[in-house]
Amino acid sequence: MAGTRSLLENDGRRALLVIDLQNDFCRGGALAVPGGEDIIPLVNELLKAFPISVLTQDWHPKGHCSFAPPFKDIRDSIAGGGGTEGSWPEHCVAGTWGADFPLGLESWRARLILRKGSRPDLDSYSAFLENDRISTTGLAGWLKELGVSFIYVAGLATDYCVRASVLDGLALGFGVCLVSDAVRAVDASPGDGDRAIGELAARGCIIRRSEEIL
Ligand code: VGL
Ligand code: ZN
Repeated sequence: MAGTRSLLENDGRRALLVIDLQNDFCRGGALAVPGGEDIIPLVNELLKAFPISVLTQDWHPKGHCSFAPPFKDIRDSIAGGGGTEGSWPEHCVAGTWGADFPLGLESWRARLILRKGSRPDLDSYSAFLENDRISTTGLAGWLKELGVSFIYVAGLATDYCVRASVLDGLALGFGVCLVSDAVRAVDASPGDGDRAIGELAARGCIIRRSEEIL
């Protein structure tokens, strides 16, 4: 509803941020998020509507610290994963099919493609800050140089990289709206996705369905 838009939402430019909509997080991928592929048509509509848009890619080297054995490189004994050490099956290995965008995603529409999680000893859930909470991806600076003060967030997964990106966006001073029908959750424990959305709302994130935005 246009009438309920907050002042903040209309103050400055807006950008769309699509988190990790990649083959490995969709059906047939190594870390498939239930229904992940279902959001592709809607994300295409959002990409058409936003002149400033960013697609992120989880982009890990082989043997990345977040991979569980036997995928993790056993020579890498540095516990630098920021709590994700050995947490996931091998996924989104740089340059592989799993790290690519799904064929149906109109990725050419994006202004920026940002890759994260590329350091062997460090994971990055958030699109803004890596899990050491110090290393920056540069995204906040890029958005600020373009005069963007409000971001709309979509993508995968609600309870991991989307959640972390929204929290950092808020902490960095952006107004943030989660596009609630353009995200999907891992739901490792049932309800994780819904709990994450509740938490984000409590932190000041606006929750809207796409028809209120498009
Ligand atoms: C993600 C787990 C591991 C995500 C990335 O994009 O939510 N989840 N790497
Ligand atoms: Zn990852």
